[in-house]
Amino acid sequence: MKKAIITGITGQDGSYLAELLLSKGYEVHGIKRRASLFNTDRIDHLYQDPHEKNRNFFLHHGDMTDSTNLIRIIQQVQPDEIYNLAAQSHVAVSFESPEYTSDTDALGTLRILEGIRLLGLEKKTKFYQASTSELFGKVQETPQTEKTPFYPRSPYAVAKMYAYWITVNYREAYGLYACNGILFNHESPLRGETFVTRKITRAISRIKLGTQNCLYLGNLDAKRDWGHAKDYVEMQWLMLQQDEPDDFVIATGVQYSVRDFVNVAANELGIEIQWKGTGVEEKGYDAKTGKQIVAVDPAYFRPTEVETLLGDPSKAKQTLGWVPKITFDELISEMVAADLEFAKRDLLCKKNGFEVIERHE
Ligand code: NDP
Ligand code: GDR
Repeated sequence: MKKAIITGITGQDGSYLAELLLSKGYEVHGIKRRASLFNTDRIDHLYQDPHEKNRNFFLHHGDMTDSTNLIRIIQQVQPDEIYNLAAQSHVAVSFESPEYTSDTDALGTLRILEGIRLLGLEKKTKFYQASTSELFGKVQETPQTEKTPFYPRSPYAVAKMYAYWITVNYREAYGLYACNGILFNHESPLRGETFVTRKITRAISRIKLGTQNCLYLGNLDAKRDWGHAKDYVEMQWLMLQQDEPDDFVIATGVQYSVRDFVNVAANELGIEIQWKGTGVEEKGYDAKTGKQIVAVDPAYFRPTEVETLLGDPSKAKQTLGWVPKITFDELISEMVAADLEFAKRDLLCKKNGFEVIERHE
C-alpha cells in the first residue's frame, strides 16, 4: 500500500485529492493545523475514528511554519509521495499579511524539501508542489506555457515563485523526484467563500431566495481560465506517476471574465442581468424586477492586479494524457446547485426566527 502525505488537507484541493488517493488504495496522511473549531467540513466524509482497526486515513497536527513538526511527521510516515498543497492561498490577503504568506508558502515548501533530504528519503519520496498561474502575473505572452517568463504581482505570487524554484533546485541538486504543477484557477462547490467564483454563486443563490440584497465585486474585467478542482487533482497524482519528474501547466485553454461568470451563474437561476455604467459606477440590475443586485466596490481592487490569464495545457495533454472533463458551464451549474441548497437552509433558519448574516468579504 502506497503512503501519501497531503499538506493543506482541509482545503478545497486537499479534500478532492484525499478522495482520489483513497480510491486508488493509498494510505493517506493529512496535515491539519490546530484551529479553535474542528475545521474539517471538507473531509468529514472521509473521517475514520482513531479507535478503528485497519484505518487508511490519518490526520496529524502540523503547520507549514514549524520545521521540526513537519520533519517528525515525514519521519513517522515514511511517505512514497508528498503533495504540498498548504498555503495562505488568497492573493488579496497576501497584501495584508505578506510576511506570514512568505513564511508559509515559500519557506514552508523549503521546510518539506529539507525534511525529505535530512531524512535521506531523496530516492523514496516523490514531491508535488502546488505552483500557480499567478507566477505569470503581468503576462509576457498569451497563452501561457511552461516556457513563459514569470512576472509575479502579489506577495502570494512572489512567495510561490520561491517555492517553484526551490522545487526545481532540489530536483537538480539532489536528484529528488519533485514536480511543479502550474495550475490555473480551479473551482468547485468546496471553493473558499471569498474567492470570486464561490462568492458569486453563493450570493446569486441567496439573492434569488431573498436572503441577500446585493453582490459587491471588484474588477469585473479580470479574465481567468477556470477549471474544476476534481479534474485538476487527478493531474497532481499523474505528475508523480511518470518516469521522470517535470513541471506542467494545467489549464482548460478557455478564458472568461468575472462579468461572464456572474452572467452564467445568474442565468442558471433564471436571472438575466442588465449592466449599466462603467468602471466603479458599473451596476447590474435584475432585468425582470429592475432591482439592483450587483455593484462594484473598490475595496476589492488589488494594489497590483493580474488582469488576464489563459493557459496552454498542450504539454500535460501530450505527456500525461490529461484532459479536463468538466466544462465552464457544468462547473457553474454544479456550484450554483450546491449554493442554492445552502441558501434554502438559510431561508428556513430565517423563517424560523434565526438571524442570517449578509456577509460581504
Ligand atoms: P485552500 O485555501 O482551499 O486550502 C489551503 C490549505 O492550506 C488549507 O487546508 C489550509 O488550512 C492550509 N494552510 C494554510 N496555511 C497553513 C499553514 N501555515 N500550515 C498548515 N496548513 C496551512 O486552497 P486550494 O485547495 O484552493 O489550493 C491548494 C493549493 O494550490 C494552494 O497552495 C494554492 O495556493 C494552490 N493553487 C490553487 C489554485 C486554485 O485555483 N485553487 C490554483 C493554483 C494553485 P486551514 O483550513 O486551516 O485554513
Ligand atoms: P485569484 O482568485 O486571485 O485568481 O487566485 P480570486 O477568485 O480571488 O480572483 C480572481 C479575479 O477576480 C477578481 N475579483 C475578485 N476577487 C475576489 N476574491 N473577490 C471579489 O470580490 C472580486 N471581484 C473581482 C480579482 O481581482 C481577480 O482578478 C486564485 C487562488 O486560488 C490562488 O491561490 C491561485 O494561485 C490562483 O487562483 C491561480
